[in-house]
Amino acid sequence: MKKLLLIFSVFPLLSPINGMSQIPANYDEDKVPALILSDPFVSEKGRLIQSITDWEKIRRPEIVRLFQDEVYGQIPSNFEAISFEKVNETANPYPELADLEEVNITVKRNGKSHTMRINFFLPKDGKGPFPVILLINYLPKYADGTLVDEAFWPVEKLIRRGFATASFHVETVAPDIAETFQDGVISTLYSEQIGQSNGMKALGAWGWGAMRAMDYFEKHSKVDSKISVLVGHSRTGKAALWASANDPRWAFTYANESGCGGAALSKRKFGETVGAINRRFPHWFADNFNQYNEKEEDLPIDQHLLPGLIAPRSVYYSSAKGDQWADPKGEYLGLQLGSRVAAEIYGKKAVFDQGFEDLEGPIHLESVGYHIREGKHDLTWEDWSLFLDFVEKNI
Ligand code: GTR
Repeated sequence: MKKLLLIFSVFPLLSPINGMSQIPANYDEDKVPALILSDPFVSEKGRLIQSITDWEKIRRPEIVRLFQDEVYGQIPSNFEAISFEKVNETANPYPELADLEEVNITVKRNGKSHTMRINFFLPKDGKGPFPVILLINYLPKYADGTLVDEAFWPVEKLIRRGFATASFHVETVAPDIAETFQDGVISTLYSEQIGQSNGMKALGAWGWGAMRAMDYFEKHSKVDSKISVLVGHSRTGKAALWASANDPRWAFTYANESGCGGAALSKRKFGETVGAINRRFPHWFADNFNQYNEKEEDLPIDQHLLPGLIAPRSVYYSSAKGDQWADPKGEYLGLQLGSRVAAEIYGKKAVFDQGFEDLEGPIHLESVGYHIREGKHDLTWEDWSLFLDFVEKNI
């Protein structure tokens, strides 16, 4: 009997991955730990941060570094050359409504090059320049060449609403596969990142791809890149937030149901946890993030500090009631606390004090917005359309 007990008690040590993956997710609000969250307005040296200068020179860079080193990994931005080539491979599904540009973006560094592809629709109606929406799409490219997945990317409706819109599939930058995610931009252009504990991983690579798309928009005569919108759903919502924290050219950032490692507070340990996400998707976050598996309380930051990195530019989150895995309440609290930077540093009317349980409809404030809808994990037209109401209000 003694022997048997011993075998059971050493089992988790011998097989941590299998053992840990069986930890059940918590969905009980009573079991959420008391939250101790770092103050956005106190620097590491204890200085009170109250001005834009102190925020941008002292506190913001500290927080960016912590997210980079402990959570997402780097997004290297240096390269030697970038070029854009229009190709013509796929039929335009909306010839009456939009012009289609399929663009190969080629980036060169250290004698090597990587080419990614964006698919870009520009309204035929009107001269422009048009506001632009980029979706980072994690759905795989269709073997039959179809360009558009209406489930996540409602091109026709976006065009009718007056936007130009582009998307890229994540595998054009870094495959969403643990074994092969480096077989894209990471090994071609930034191989020195491999093996670094804060090296670039898949979320950072997808964010890098969004930046290169923006390089194209900035040069395009029919695009108003000052009204630019970066959108991601779920895993690409996480990538969109980190991209926008690194790249101030995005006027609006929309993360739909981005959950753990995105909008939601990690320290709540509600639904998906840091350990659960790192074990299932070891290629998404910096290797350092593994230190916080089952130890979220040790994180020196939490996701409430992310919206402040994007401020005073606009941030929008949305949740679904049937997507408890993403912790809607944790997403809401992350934004509510995070919008303090927009409000208190930049003077935006971004304060909202409703409790999550008391929400009665979308919150559309100056530079900050949120909604929660019925239904499950998905990016639906209802989500898009509420978000676009917010954009139109804030343009
Ligand atoms: C889930 C994952 C989430 C979210 C989601 C998605 O399986 O646990 O973090 O990213 O996938 O991207 O659809």
